[in-house]
Amino acid sequence: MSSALSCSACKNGVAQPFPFSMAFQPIVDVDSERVFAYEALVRGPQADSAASVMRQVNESNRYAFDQSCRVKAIGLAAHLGLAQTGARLCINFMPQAVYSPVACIQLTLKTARSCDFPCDHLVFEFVESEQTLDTAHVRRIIAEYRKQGFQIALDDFGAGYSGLNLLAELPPDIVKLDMALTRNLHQRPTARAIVESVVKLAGTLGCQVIAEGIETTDELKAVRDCGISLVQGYLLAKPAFEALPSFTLPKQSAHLPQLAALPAQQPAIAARQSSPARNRFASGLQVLRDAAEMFVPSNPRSRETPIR
Ligand SMILES: [Ca+2]
Repeated sequence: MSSALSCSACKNGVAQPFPFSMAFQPIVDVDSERVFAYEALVRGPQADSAASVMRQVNESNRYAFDQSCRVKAIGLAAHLGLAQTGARLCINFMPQAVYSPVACIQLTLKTARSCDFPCDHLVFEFVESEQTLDTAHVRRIIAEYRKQGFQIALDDFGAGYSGLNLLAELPPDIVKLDMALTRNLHQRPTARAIVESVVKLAGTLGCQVIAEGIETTDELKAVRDCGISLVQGYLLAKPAFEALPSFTLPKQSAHLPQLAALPAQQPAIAARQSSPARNRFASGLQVLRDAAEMFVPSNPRSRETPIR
């Protein structure tokens, strides 16, 4: 699809290229025991897997699919009363499906307005794509999205080494630690050192940290020990098709360390742009790079919910 056609579609809306729907999975603040956000995860019309949907995406329908995903996620979330819960809505997006940051956001804004969904409760998750990521392009997208009140999350951090460069180049509002880092964290001192360093750096940059893929109480305890309170994973709740699922905290959580006693990871927005903060981050980044060279994922757990 040409850029001109795509920009025209932004104004006029796009047709859903094939049937699909969404599931929602909570991201829980285990400290306050409240849902921080729900991530919208693409599913087939009969709750088929994300993979079955993604197989239908190609170069010619990628733009329409990306736009349709936003419309579907916001519309469903509004219908389910997500905004009234006070939680955010996380939407995965494809940077390569955005031609003009200003033009391509119009349908999203229009949908949010028509659904009475607050823009400051929308979080866009992006991940380094399989293709070479155009960092300058993503930076322009992020700047425009922030202008509109959206938050930005760097998804699947730790799944690839270049995530460190993205964190430096595109400081997001939220960093989502991939299950490659959090898996069996309690048994992996090197991974734990990396996670602790990322939490510290995120605090310096004013980013919040979410631990993805938490499936055991040991993993939950380990991420909490690292100072992370925002958690997503099967241990708390699986994605629910066209519904906002409740979550369950393991009983042992009452005995886990309280984060009040741990280093804060509260956002400090001003720090994001400050040079001293960036300098501290740059030196910390080298520490992380050194640690990452020692980090070799082992015993990979299959991704049951491939997400986009
Ligand atoms: Ca995601």
